[in-house]
Amino acid sequence: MIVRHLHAANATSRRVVSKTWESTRLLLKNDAMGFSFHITTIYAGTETRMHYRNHLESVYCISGGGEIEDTATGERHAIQPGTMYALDKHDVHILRSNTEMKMACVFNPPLNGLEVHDTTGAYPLEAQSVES
Ligand code: 9YT
Repeated sequence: MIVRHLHAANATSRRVVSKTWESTRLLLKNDAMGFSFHITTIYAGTETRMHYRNHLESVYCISGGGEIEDTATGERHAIQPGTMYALDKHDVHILRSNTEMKMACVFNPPLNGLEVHDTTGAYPLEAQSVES
């Protein structure tokens, strides 16, 4: 069994900070669960374009609000506590936050640990692992 606490993980390299978000990766590839699990904070008033061409991602909004735009169709969906979206087609998308958003995120295949977006908004398949 694996038991971890967000507050403890926040003090380790599991917490990755980027320009518009930060994310604490509670489960990673080396946990051998077949997915990774993260608690992500999207900073208030930000816009992030992403394209996870190497991963499938599902996101659940715990708190805060904003919207997600599917750039292929221009369709926009409000995000509020309780909203889930799944990027089942590796969808190119823009995430906008009105207020700080707390999100629970799952990635398949699992992240190694230290991934940040490249210039296309993707994560590489093989990135550096965190120290365990
Ligand atoms: C919602 C989203 O994709 N935010 C970017 C960070 C990502 N969730 C991560 O790396 O944990």
